[in-house]
Amino acid sequence: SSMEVLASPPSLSPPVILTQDELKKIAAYKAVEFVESGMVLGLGTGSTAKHAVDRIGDLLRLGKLKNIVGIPTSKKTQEQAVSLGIPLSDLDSHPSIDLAIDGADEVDPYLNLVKGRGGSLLREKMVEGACKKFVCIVDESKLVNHLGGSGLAMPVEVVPFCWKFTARKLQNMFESSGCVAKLRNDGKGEAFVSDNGNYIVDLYLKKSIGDLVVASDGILRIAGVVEHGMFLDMATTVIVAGELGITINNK
Ligand code: ABF
Repeated sequence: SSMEVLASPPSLSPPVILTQDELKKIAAYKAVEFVESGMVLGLGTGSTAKHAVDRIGDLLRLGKLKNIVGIPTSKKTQEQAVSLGIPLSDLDSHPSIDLAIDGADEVDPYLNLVKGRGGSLLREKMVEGACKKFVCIVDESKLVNHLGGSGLAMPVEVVPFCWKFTARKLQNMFESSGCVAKLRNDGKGEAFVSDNGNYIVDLYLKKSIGDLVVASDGILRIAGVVEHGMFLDMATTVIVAGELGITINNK
């Protein structure tokens, strides 16, 4: 007689709770699926983008990707990429980038972003502004209805020269949103200094910003401002990893 093979009963596995870092990694790995051999790649900054850069390094080492040129968006990412053996270049030599992968601090329903809590917003904006495709990767905690509404900072990079004058102008500009402008510190009692030798003024808003284009133009008209962290109409895709799965949102 032949042995009967019994199908095992369906098991009730406990719900899997993913950590925020695991969600970031899921979004990052998904984005790297868009990478093809021969591409010039913008390499983002922050704990989410770090997973993407690690993954690109692994695929290069395994020979699954070839002839990649990375354009890093910060000194930190540059160091990471060098340690992984990813060949690097810059915007001067590669003014057109095929694809950039980077994180964000806030994402609105139109795929506008706030970036810069990591302090790398200027290089990120330069690199991501030169990309044919910009894939933004986030966990679901970054989703907001309106930018500036999360109670967290809206970062503005300013020149150190008379930064208080610039910060005051910024605060006054957003007075009706209950804005408080604060100089970012480095955690050791000194001013945080960006990769470009500038300071960051964080705007804390009680209400979300109204018209984003008006706000952007207004900020950029202040002479002491170098750049701000609103990335309007720049992301072509936003990949969101959440407890219920991944969503891919295209512009
Ligand atoms: C970069 O890293 C920044 O633009 C943004 O401020 C930050 C997001 O960091 P994380 O991925 O660690 O949340 O993308």
